[in-house]
Amino acid sequence: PDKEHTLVLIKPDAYERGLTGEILRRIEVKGYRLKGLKVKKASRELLTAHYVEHKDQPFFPALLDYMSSGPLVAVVVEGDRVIEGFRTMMGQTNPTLAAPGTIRGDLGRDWKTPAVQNVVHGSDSPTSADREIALWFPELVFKD
Ligand code: YYY
Ligand code: MG
Repeated sequence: PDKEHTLVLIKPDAYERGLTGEILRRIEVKGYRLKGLKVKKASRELLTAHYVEHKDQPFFPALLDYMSSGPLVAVVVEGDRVIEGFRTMMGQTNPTLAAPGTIRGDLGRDWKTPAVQNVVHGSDSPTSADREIALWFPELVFKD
């Protein structure tokens, strides 16, 4: 299956810094399409469900504080192999080490603990993408 969907989050730091347009521009010029988009202040309940795989990690409370610190932008993006493709565009988790040319490498600030502010989220697998899109866009029903 080549046409896929992924969930992108433009995190509160990036929204606050006015980077939404730059990030959406990169997604669109890559050839991906925006299929759902909302500005939302995420609840801790939603974020706990979203990041459930990390709930026992020491950074989890700080991650929730960061992700609920202000509005963020949630986006459903469609494209050929977009899950892997957006992960490549995003760069690695630590913005200090993320390669130049990637979103985190170009726009992310230095790695800080306990809350790592790394600009964007992208689903890491088809299973994660389906689960995350259902969480953030329960109203969006599209299966070709
Ligand atoms: O998928 P990705 O966002 O690149 O990283 P994950 O390992 O899934 O971690 C999710 C999220 O948690 C990450 O974007 C920042 C935060 N985090 C952290 O604050 N400290 C860590 N040591 C690891 C992850
Ligand atoms: Mg992840």
